[in-house]
Amino acid sequence: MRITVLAGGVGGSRFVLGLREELRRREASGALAPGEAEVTVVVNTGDDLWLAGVRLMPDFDTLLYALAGVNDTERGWGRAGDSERVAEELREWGVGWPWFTLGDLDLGTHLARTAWLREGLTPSQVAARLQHRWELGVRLIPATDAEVDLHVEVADPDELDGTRTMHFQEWWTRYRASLPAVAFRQQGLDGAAPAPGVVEAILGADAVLLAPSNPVVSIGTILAIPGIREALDETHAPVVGVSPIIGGAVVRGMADACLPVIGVETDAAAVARHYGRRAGGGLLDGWLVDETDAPAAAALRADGFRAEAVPLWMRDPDTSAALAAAALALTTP
Ligand code: FO1
Repeated sequence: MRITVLAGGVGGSRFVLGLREELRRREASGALAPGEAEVTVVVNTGDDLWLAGVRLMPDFDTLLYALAGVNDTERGWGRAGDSERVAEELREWGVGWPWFTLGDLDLGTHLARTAWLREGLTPSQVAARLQHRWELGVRLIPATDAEVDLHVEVADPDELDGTRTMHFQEWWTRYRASLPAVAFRQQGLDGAAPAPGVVEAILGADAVLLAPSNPVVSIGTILAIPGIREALDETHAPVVGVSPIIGGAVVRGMADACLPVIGVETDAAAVARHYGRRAGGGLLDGWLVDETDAPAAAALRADGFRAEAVPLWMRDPDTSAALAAAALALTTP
């Protein structure tokens, strides 16, 4: 069974951890032969950036660290137990962003990645090398090898045309998504292509799952890369998504600051309708909402979606594995 997941950082990593747990349990019970399930995660690259001379890939690293069990679970990013000595020095030198902390162990990853990029490796080749260090049990591929960094246009009355543009990370971490966003733009999309293995993973999958990641900036960026949407339209695999919205509020992150920018309500059914029903030219065969959003599932079913209401909160391995099992169950009618 080949499963391909499209994912952003924190929501993506929790979901993929749950999926790995569920598949391990199926192997342990004999329901799956060892190694029968292959999971490929196509990771959002819109958050990536150059800072202080190193290339950062925050969503990739969040997944890498979480699957390796070395992540900082409190903050949701970076390495557990990291120190910040180099970051303090960088602040003294005025290098990088004072509001954006690169932990010492985390910097080791960025330095290794940047060194390999400078040697001529592509981001996906670097990603493969970084994964060799730990037994992740899944394969992570950045959505593209191109630098498709996400920028946010914000309203600014002091500017001549009333707007200014900044990197998504500045908007997200410095301003905590509080500046009114007017538009999100993936820079460098022209000529960008899916990283090697991405289209193959989608076309060759038995199931494609959309993690409960930000539909605008994370899943939205993956879908914006020319060739990925086309592969999703073409694949014979059912495509099932998990709502990042529970009871009209975001599960985590600040997607509620992003959805209105593209005219989508912060609502589980509205996000499903935004992705669209596959039979109607959209993306989804199935959509999972939280049990508290059961009316949304009923409304979506009335619209022809395959939709179920199940517990979406991923609190621990049991609840995360149960969610992954529900997503897999929805791939078969
Ligand atoms: N998020 C913060 O809120 N503050 C930080 O200082 C910060 C540093 C950081 C360093 C490396 C990294 O990979 C991620 C980091 N993040 C930080 C998380 C990140 O900015 C975002 O939460 C994600 O990109 C959104 O998915």
